[in-house]
Amino acid sequence: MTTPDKTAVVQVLRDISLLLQMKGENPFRSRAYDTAADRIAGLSEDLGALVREGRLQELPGIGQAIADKVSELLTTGKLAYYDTLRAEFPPGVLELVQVPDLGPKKALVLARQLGVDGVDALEKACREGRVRQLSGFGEKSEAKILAGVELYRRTRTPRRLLGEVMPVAERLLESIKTAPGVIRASVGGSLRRRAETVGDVDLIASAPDANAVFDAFSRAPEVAQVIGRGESKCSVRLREKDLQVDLRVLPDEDFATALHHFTGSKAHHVRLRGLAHERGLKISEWGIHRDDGTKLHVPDEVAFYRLLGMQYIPPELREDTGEIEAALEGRLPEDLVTMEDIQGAVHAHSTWSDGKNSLEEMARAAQALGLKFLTVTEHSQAAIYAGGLKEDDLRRQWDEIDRVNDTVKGVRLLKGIEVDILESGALDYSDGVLEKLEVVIGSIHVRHGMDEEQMTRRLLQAFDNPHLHILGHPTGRLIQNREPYPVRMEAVLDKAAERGVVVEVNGKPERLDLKTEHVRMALQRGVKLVVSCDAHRASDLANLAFAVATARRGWARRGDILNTLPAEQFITTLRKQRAA
Ligand code: DGT
Ligand code: CA
Ligand code: CA
Ligand code: ZN
Repeated sequence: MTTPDKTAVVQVLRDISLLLQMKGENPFRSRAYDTAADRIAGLSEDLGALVREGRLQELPGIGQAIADKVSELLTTGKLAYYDTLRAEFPPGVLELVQVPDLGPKKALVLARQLGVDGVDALEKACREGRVRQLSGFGEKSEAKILAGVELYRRTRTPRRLLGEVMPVAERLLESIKTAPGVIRASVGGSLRRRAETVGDVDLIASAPDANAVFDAFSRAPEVAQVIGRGESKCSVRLREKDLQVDLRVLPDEDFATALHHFTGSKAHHVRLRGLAHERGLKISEWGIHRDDGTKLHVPDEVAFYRLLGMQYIPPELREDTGEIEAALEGRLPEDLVTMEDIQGAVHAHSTWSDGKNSLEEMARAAQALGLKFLTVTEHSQAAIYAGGLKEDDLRRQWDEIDRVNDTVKGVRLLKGIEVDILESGALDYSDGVLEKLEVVIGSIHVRHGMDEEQMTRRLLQAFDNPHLHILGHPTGRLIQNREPYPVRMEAVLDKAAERGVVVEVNGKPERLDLKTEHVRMALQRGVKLVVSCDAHRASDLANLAFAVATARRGWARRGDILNTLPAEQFITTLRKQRAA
């Protein structure tokens, strides 16, 4: 038996309040439980101690009856009263009341009369038009419940990392492309914009018959459950990661406008609608219409933006952060960096430190992707936990790199290091070793707890070492897992610009560091960047695409990214940068 914590106790009290409301009890009884829940939630003292010392009922708002129940719950891990009460109601009804604007009375009617036992079933009932048939409900309340369900999901389902979702979305997209009659298909939503996290997956396809596509889609092995199906939209939940996918299928003439609509972002759309209005046009989910109602033919998104007198705006830029003004004035960069521009991958580990694949395996993987070089940057000696290399180990590693470079053709392993930036700002190797390396990335891996001034000084100090080429994962954040360490990014980027230190855009899905906003800050200062994969196994080379996406979202052009250069030029440019 696990002892319930304060949060669990508060939850039980709130549940009891809701169940009493469903039961139609005197409102003052249910309110007593809510008041007690509030009181306990706000306690600064230890709840267990209060209960043991019999002081709980002395608190204002908590009577003897409730104090006894809390005590029972804390000491036995169960509460008989709660279990009995719950058994009087259909399963799932407590989940239903979590939907915004769905009160206990209505939730109970839905559970009893339609047998809905949870939010998924509720959504299905709404989409099938079964809710509007109940007395006391209508089309309006059905739509309102659906909106509530969406909000419920948005606030509860954790957002997923871009890099985590992309592979499964691409698999689904491939299967949709081969479904009966499909003409065009694409991902949409935040995934297409390459946002760092995504709430759900949006897919858009064109085909003469949506039903045939939905049938095929529903049978895909990734799909666990169909949660809603209408004329043009089918929503499913995937087996993997409890992820929702919305697929829209439309006639091909509507594909471009639908793709645009479901790519978002909402902020970008709001601005576009305003602009369209000034031109006597109306943009909606259903296309672009003139004021007189005639629908315009929009073959693709380039045409879409042209109709508004703008340059084409790539999806990664559609966030209303200045892209609309730039596109209207024709000053949106046309040479944003692409995957095709990338000559080599930066930042790879092998079995020499904490990587899972040998140098040769890494080289072959890079070769298979058509990369011309891969910078091998193991950890340095201070990183004991990550198999950091001693200076002596490096020389032996270089022999193996030479051997692999002779064996694996078309791709070159560059001799590098990811050297720790120590607490003092000094680097973890002697200058004598660092100067022999082709690529020196400096990163912070320990002592994240320093304050902003100390951390900023640590980084600025590291930039004074002329052998440092690249600052690795500059803020150390792990998305949804670890806050960035505090650092004055302006000062760091100012000095990087001044001293020719290149900054990494790390493509590891949980890092994406620099992040989009910092990429823009760096570019405004003329800082050069590399896109990296931070690979610890061969398959991590795929991370490069996420680094490129993040760089694009920060408006990086081909010329801003140094690993668009061939290997030899890449190495000499890193040195020249520091010498200037
Ligand atoms: P997410 O899923 O939270 O990561 O973010 P999105 O952007 O993918 O949002 P989602 O899935 O709710 O909707 C996909 C796109 O559809 C969204 O980016 C813009 C469009 N859209 C959805 N609802 C609305 C709306 O109420 N108004 C407008 N203008 N567009 C909407
Ligand atoms: Ca989405
Ligand atoms: Ca969606
Ligand atoms: Zn690192």
